[in-house]
Amino acid sequence: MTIIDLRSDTVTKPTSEMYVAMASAEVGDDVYGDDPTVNKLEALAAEKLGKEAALFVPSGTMGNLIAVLTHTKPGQEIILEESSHIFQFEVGSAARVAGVQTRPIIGSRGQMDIERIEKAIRPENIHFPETGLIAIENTHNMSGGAVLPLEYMQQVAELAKSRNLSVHLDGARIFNAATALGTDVKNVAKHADSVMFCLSKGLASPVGSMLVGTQSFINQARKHRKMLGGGLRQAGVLAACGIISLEAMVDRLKEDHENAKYVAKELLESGFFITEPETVETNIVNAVLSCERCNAFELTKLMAEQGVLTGARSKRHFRFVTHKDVTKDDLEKAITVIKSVLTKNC
Ligand code: TLP
Repeated sequence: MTIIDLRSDTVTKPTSEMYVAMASAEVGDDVYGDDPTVNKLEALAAEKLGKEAALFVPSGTMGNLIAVLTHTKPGQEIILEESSHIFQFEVGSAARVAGVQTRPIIGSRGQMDIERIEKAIRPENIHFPETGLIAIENTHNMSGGAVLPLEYMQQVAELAKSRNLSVHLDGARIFNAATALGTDVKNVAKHADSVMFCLSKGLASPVGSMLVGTQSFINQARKHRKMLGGGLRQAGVLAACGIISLEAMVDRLKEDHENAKYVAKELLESGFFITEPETVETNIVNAVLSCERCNAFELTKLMAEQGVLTGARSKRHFRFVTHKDVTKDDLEKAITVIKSVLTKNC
């Protein structure tokens, strides 16, 4: 049975070019700074994002944690959106490992109201923790891959600057954001002091994320990566894929975005789901079951039996993610399966 996997873009398999590059990658011990392929990937990532330096890290989660560790001191507070990945899905690492207090703020499509951010920045008071960082996320995962507009990012950056604070961007899918905005990724990255982005999602690498920022930030981040056990040795076999991600996998993201819009429209037209196709900007579709009695967790099991893997986020809430390993044809088949499962079981 062919499997059509719409659970996440993290499920993408390496391309055949990546397998060839892995087999022939020049490697060295990266903890000594000796791996030429990692060094090449880090230089390329810094150049593409318009930053001074970059660090190859095993995962987006570790990249975000390293950023928090590097920007803050234990006991400080970080401001972030309440459904952000750092707050919801990173096992509380900012609090547990970096020792900071998280200050979640309500957002709409990933955007925290600027006034609310301003109010959350702590004034000097003997009782208060110090604000240490503002973190934003673009694209915003929980808001169905919503894109933060550049003007909004600029406002956050200006506020942070005026209060002597840094901004970290969780840009796991920053290339999806840049594609949707029709702009160079540098224009997205420039509004943040540091950016984490993933090679292992829509860009198809098997492993790895990048953290970019100033040279001195990356020097400290490198030490934090070592502390967390993320100092890798002959990591060039992985970095070789990352180079292909950056050079060959970005231009095709628009296809994933068109496919996501298609999924949202088809699901809405089926009558079984409530979606908002007009708000689908990138590769993630949030869909709510129209029927209140249906259970998304049960339905995902039935769809999986027919070879269609989907993600249930709550009893009535599905997430569908498009990526390079699902073609328009696959999506047509998946929609047929989804409709037939709902027809039989709703
Ligand atoms: N997101 C994954 C899951 O963890 C939910 C997914 O399937 O979407 N920031 C953002 C915005 C992310 O979406 C993710 C992964 C990460 C950070 C963490 O990256 P990894 O999985 O490499 O640790």
